[in-house]
Amino acid sequence: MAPLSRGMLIVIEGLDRAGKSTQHARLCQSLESQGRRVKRMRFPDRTTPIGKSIDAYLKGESQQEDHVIHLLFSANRWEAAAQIRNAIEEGTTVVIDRYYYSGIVYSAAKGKADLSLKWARDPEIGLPRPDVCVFLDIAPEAAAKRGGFGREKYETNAMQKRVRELFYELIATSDGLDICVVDAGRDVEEVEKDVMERVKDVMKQPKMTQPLTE
Ligand code: T5A
Ligand code: NA
Repeated sequence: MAPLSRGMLIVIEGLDRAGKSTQHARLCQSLESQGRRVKRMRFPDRTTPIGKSIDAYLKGESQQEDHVIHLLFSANRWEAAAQIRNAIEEGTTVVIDRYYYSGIVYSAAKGKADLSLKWARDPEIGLPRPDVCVFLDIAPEAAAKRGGFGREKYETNAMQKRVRELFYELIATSDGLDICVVDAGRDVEEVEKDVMERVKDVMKQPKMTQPLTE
């Protein structure tokens, strides 16, 4: 099989403290050691003006209406969309720590009647669609025992429990939204091995890059 000339788009997702950043770093390193060009990204990108508003909100330093903060998280992805597309087209593999999956489930997890999963998904339509999203699954109680939990806005057990349920609702949609589940409640090395396995599976049969549709 001829090697893929475009780069892949890989997303690492999960609850707060699931180990996303740990696995993101390890996956990037291992792809680079295989000779791939890799671009590391994360959302929220707290460095842009929109990202700074999000950062203040998450730290409890400012208030935002729920629909407004949802649209800011989405705008924070849209401001990077061209960069993602260009990198992939020029052959760089883009690996992202959180993406529209978090965007959709965290907002919908607030339980507002006028902020459904569908409403939350709509602003994401048109963003580059990943080849694969590895969902690091962990029980909220286990995640809470890991360092630093409880400092930011959404880090409560009730919220994390609902977020996890909604991730499973996304997985149950017709196309599963490209999500594959990895048990993240194990040793870092065991999780890393499974993440790499999932990514290798997708590399064998890459999808066409395409935007997210309804
Ligand atoms: N959000 C985000 C939205 O509401 N909408 C959106 O559109 C987006 C993009 C910020 C918040 O914003 C919300 C979701 C979030 O609530 P963030 O900046 O990504 O999101 O920050 P967090 O996810 O809260 O935090 P972390 O980065 O701390 O969690 P990670 O990356 O999952 O975990 P990691 O790797 O840093 O590890 C946490 C701790 O656990 C240890 C690590 O050493 C570390 O101490 N650890 C393990 N311990 C035992 N076993 C393992 N396998 C371990 N792996 C890691
Ligand atoms: Na993180």
